[in-house]
Amino acid sequence: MTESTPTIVILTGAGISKESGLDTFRDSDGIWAKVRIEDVATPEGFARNPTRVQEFYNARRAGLKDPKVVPNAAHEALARLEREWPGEVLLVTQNIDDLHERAGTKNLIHMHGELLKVRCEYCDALMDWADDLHTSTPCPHCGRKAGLRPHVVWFGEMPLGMDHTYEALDTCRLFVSIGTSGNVYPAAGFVQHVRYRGLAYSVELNLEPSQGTPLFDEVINGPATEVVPAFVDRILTSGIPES
Ligand code: BJW
Repeated sequence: MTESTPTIVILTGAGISKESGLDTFRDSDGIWAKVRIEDVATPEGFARNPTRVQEFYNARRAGLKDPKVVPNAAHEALARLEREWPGEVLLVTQNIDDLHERAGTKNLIHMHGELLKVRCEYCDALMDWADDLHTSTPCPHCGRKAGLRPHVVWFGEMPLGMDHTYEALDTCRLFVSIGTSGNVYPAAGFVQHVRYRGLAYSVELNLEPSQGTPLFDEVINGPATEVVPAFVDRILTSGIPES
């Protein structure tokens, strides 16, 4: 990387996949309006009722496999940015869907895990998994039952790829947050992290103002399928504004 090819870090959240047909979490029709976080998104909830948690993620996995759920113009625009920007573009997503990969993004960190993977708590094997998972399903690697769990990050667990993410946040010239309400840390703290350095321009693209809105240099409100392609066009044409 040189001075002339600055790094861009993009953070995405559930809002970018909303127009692909996937629910957000905290909107009025979102996932947390239907199920309790403590029941399905904590290690304690899984220990209490693993069947309930497996059923929740089985339904989400089935939803993701619906042929109508495909990458939208915002996912496509970010893949284009990675292809055409002369420096590094690191996309850090909080989403567990695979729509960024399907759109063509390669340099991607799934900080909250991946819905289409499971791991074994006994032998640590990590494997692709497209079907339903049950508490009785034996691990294909070690053969033990009741050890497989969704490869997702629940509250109280450590998000993935944080070292690499903070290295990129420390060197980036542009930080863009897309479709996230800014409620969940550490992702919600990324904008403050780049602000303290004072070297990066920060932009929020979201349907509506979020918790973090006052911290950004620039805020553009609107649906991701409209504002993200327009913003990518602008960056590829005019470059990064001075911070
Ligand atoms: C559109 C749109 C359209 C709609 N176009 N936009 C007290 C203070 C501070 C922190 C803590 C605290 N107590 C505990 C903590 C830590 C905790 C935390 O943050 N809790 C908060 C609730 C306070 N965090 C953790 O436990 C994390 N681990 C951790 O911190 O480890 C220690 C550590 C320390 C230091 C460094 C590193 C680590 C783990 C968090 C795990 C979150 N897991 C989930 C579930 C994942 C699996 C699954 O999907 O089931 O992740 S929860 C859920 O929230 C999911 C999401 O990724 C995450 C964020 O949600 P997101 O994406 O922002 O969605 P929404 O719905 O909130 O927002 C959508 C936005 O889109 C809205 O603004 C809409 O307007 C917008 N939108 N349509 C554009 N068309």
